[in-house]
Amino acid sequence: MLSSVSCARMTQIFVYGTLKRGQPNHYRMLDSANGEAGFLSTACTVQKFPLVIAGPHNVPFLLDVPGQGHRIQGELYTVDERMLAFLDDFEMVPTWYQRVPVELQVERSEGGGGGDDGATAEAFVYIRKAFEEELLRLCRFESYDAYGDHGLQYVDREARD
Ligand code: PCA
Repeated sequence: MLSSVSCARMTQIFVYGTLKRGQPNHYRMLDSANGEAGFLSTACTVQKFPLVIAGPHNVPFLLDVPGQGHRIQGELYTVDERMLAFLDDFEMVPTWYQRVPVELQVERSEGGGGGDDGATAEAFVYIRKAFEEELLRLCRFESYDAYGDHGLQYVDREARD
Protein backbone atom coordinates (compact mmCIF):
# COMPACT_ATOMS: atom_id res chain seq x y z
CA MET A 1 0.00 0.00 0.00
CA LEU A 2 1.15 3.51 -0.67
CA SER A 3 1.35 5.90 2.19
CA SER A 4 -1.65 8.17 2.26
CA VAL A 5 0.42 10.78 4.05
CA SER A 6 2.28 12.21 1.11
CA CYS A 7 2.42 15.67 -0.36
CA ALA A 8 4.32 14.74 -3.50
CA ARG A 9 2.32 14.82 -6.72
CA MET A 10 2.19 11.29 -8.07
CA THR A 11 1.63 10.22 -11.67
CA GLN A 12 0.61 6.83 -13.03
CA ILE A 13 2.91 5.31 -15.64
CA PHE A 14 2.32 2.13 -17.66
CA VAL A 15 5.55 0.39 -18.66
CA TYR A 16 5.64 -2.36 -21.28
CA GLY A 17 9.31 -2.67 -22.18
CA THR A 18 12.71 -2.64 -20.55
CA LEU A 19 11.40 -0.85 -17.45
CA LYS A 20 9.26 -3.85 -16.37
CA ARG A 21 10.30 -6.09 -13.53
CA GLY A 22 12.93 -8.59 -14.66
CA GLN A 23 13.89 -6.43 -17.64
CA PRO A 24 17.18 -4.60 -18.27
CA ASN A 25 16.19 -1.11 -17.11
CA HIS A 26 13.93 -1.97 -14.18
CA TYR A 27 16.72 -1.23 -11.70
CA ARG A 28 16.51 2.43 -12.72
CA MET A 29 13.02 2.60 -11.20
CA LEU A 30 14.31 1.11 -7.95
CA ASP A 31 17.11 3.67 -7.58
CA SER A 32 15.94 6.30 -5.10
CA ALA A 33 18.47 8.72 -6.57
CA ASN A 34 16.09 8.84 -9.57
CA GLY A 35 13.00 9.37 -7.42
CA GLU A 36 10.26 7.06 -6.16
CA ALA A 37 8.27 4.44 -8.04
CA GLY A 38 5.64 2.15 -6.56
CA PHE A 39 4.33 -0.93 -8.34
CA LEU A 40 0.53 -0.95 -8.47
CA SER A 41 -0.42 -3.93 -10.62
CA THR A 42 -0.02 -5.66 -13.91
CA ALA A 43 -2.28 -4.24 -16.60
CA CYS A 44 -2.99 -4.38 -20.30
CA THR A 45 -4.03 -1.71 -22.75
CA VAL A 46 -7.74 -1.51 -23.58
CA GLN A 47 -6.87 -0.84 -27.20
CA LYS A 48 -4.54 -2.80 -29.44
CA PHE A 49 -1.22 -1.27 -30.45
CA PRO A 50 1.73 -2.59 -32.49
CA LEU A 51 4.63 -3.40 -30.14
CA VAL A 52 7.81 -3.98 -32.13
CA ILE A 53 11.50 -4.45 -31.41
CA ALA A 54 13.56 -2.28 -33.72
CA GLY A 55 16.81 -0.60 -34.62
CA PRO A 56 20.43 -1.54 -34.07
CA HIS A 57 19.89 -1.69 -30.29
CA ASN A 58 16.73 -3.81 -30.41
CA VAL A 59 14.61 -1.31 -28.52
CA PRO A 60 10.92 -2.03 -27.85
CA PHE A 61 8.59 0.57 -29.32
CA LEU A 62 4.86 0.94 -28.94
CA LEU A 63 3.62 2.56 -32.14
CA ASP A 64 0.76 5.03 -31.95
CA VAL A 65 -1.53 3.10 -34.27
CA PRO A 66 -4.46 2.11 -32.05
CA GLY A 67 -6.45 -0.87 -33.30
CA GLN A 68 -3.46 -2.71 -34.78
CA GLY A 69 -1.39 -5.41 -33.09
CA HIS A 70 -2.31 -6.68 -29.64
CA ARG A 71 -3.58 -5.48 -26.34
CA ILE A 72 -0.25 -4.90 -24.64
CA GLN A 73 0.76 -6.45 -21.33
CA GLY A 74 2.71 -4.32 -18.89
CA GLU A 75 2.91 -2.91 -15.40
CA LEU A 76 1.31 0.08 -13.75
CA TYR A 77 3.36 2.27 -11.40
CA THR A 78 2.89 5.42 -9.47
CA VAL A 79 5.90 7.72 -9.69
CA ASP A 80 6.82 11.00 -8.07
CA GLU A 81 7.75 14.09 -10.04
CA ARG A 82 11.44 13.37 -9.79
CA MET A 83 11.10 9.85 -11.18
CA LEU A 84 8.80 11.14 -13.93
CA ALA A 85 11.43 13.70 -14.92
CA PHE A 86 14.12 11.02 -14.83
CA LEU A 87 12.08 8.64 -17.01
CA ASP A 88 11.20 11.38 -19.51
CA ASP A 89 14.87 12.18 -19.83
CA PHE A 90 15.92 8.52 -20.04
CA GLU A 91 13.31 7.79 -22.73
CA MET A 92 14.33 10.96 -24.56
CA VAL A 93 10.89 12.56 -24.55
CA PRO A 94 9.77 14.14 -26.81
CA THR A 95 12.31 13.34 -29.53
CA TRP A 96 12.35 9.56 -29.32
CA TYR A 97 9.23 8.63 -27.41
CA GLN A 98 6.27 10.79 -26.60
CA ARG A 99 4.50 10.38 -23.29
CA VAL A 100 0.75 10.13 -23.82
CA PRO A 101 -2.23 8.94 -21.76
CA VAL A 102 -3.50 5.41 -22.38
CA GLU A 103 -6.54 3.49 -21.15
CA LEU A 104 -5.74 0.30 -19.24
CA GLN A 105 -7.46 -2.74 -17.87
CA VAL A 106 -5.94 -3.39 -14.48
CA GLU A 107 -5.32 -6.97 -13.43
CA ARG A 108 -5.75 -8.37 -9.97
CA SER A 109 -3.04 -7.15 -7.64
CA GLU A 110 -0.65 -9.76 -6.35
CA GLY A 111 -1.53 -11.14 -2.97
CA GLY A 112 -5.14 -11.46 -4.05
CA GLY A 113 -8.18 -9.77 -2.65
CA GLY A 114 -7.73 -6.75 -4.90
CA GLY A 115 -11.40 -6.67 -5.68
CA ASP A 116 -10.84 -4.35 -8.61
CA ASP A 117 -9.87 -6.96 -11.17
CA GLY A 118 -10.91 -5.72 -14.58
CA ALA A 119 -11.16 -2.12 -13.49
CA THR A 120 -9.97 0.46 -15.95
CA ALA A 121 -7.36 3.10 -15.25
CA GLU A 122 -5.56 5.80 -17.16
CA ALA A 123 -1.81 6.20 -17.11
CA PHE A 124 0.95 7.67 -19.21
CA VAL A 125 2.87 5.48 -21.64
CA TYR A 126 5.99 6.03 -23.75
CA ILE A 127 4.92 5.67 -27.37
CA ARG A 128 6.24 6.54 -30.85
CA LYS A 129 3.99 8.93 -32.75
CA ALA A 130 6.29 9.54 -35.70
CA PHE A 131 8.18 6.55 -37.06
CA GLU A 132 9.48 5.00 -40.22
CA GLU A 133 6.83 3.10 -42.20
CA GLU A 134 8.95 -0.06 -42.13
CA LEU A 135 8.38 -0.45 -38.38
CA LEU A 136 4.81 -1.45 -39.22
CA ARG A 137 6.14 -4.49 -41.08
CA LEU A 138 7.99 -5.92 -38.07
CA CYS A 139 6.79 -8.77 -35.88
CA ARG A 140 4.27 -7.52 -33.32
CA PHE A 141 4.50 -8.68 -29.73
CA GLU A 142 1.83 -8.83 -27.05
CA SER A 143 4.33 -8.76 -24.22
CA TYR A 144 7.96 -7.66 -24.31
CA ASP A 145 10.73 -9.84 -22.94
CA ALA A 146 14.30 -8.75 -23.65
CA TYR A 147 15.38 -12.34 -23.07
CA GLY A 148 12.66 -13.95 -25.22
CA ASP A 149 13.25 -16.46 -27.98
CA HIS A 150 12.99 -13.72 -30.65
CA GLY A 151 16.78 -13.43 -30.24
CA LEU A 152 16.73 -9.62 -30.54
CA GLN A 153 19.10 -8.86 -27.72
CA TYR A 154 18.60 -5.45 -26.15
CA VAL A 155 21.73 -3.29 -26.13
CA ASP A 156 22.05 -1.36 -22.87
CA ARG A 157 22.18 2.40 -23.16
CA GLU A 158 25.67 2.45 -21.63
CA ALA A 159 26.94 -0.14 -24.13
CA ARG A 160 26.02 1.85 -27.23
CA ASP A 161 28.61 3.58 -29.39
N1 PCA B 1 11.06 1.58 -21.83
C1 PCA B 1 9.73 2.06 -21.71
C2 PCA B 1 9.28 2.25 -23.11
C3 PCA B 1 10.00 1.19 -23.85
C4 PCA B 1 11.14 0.85 -22.97
O1 PCA B 1 12.00 0.01 -23.16
C5 PCA B 1 8.90 1.01 -21.02
O2 PCA B 1 9.42 0.01 -20.50
O3 PCA B 1 7.66 1.17 -21.01
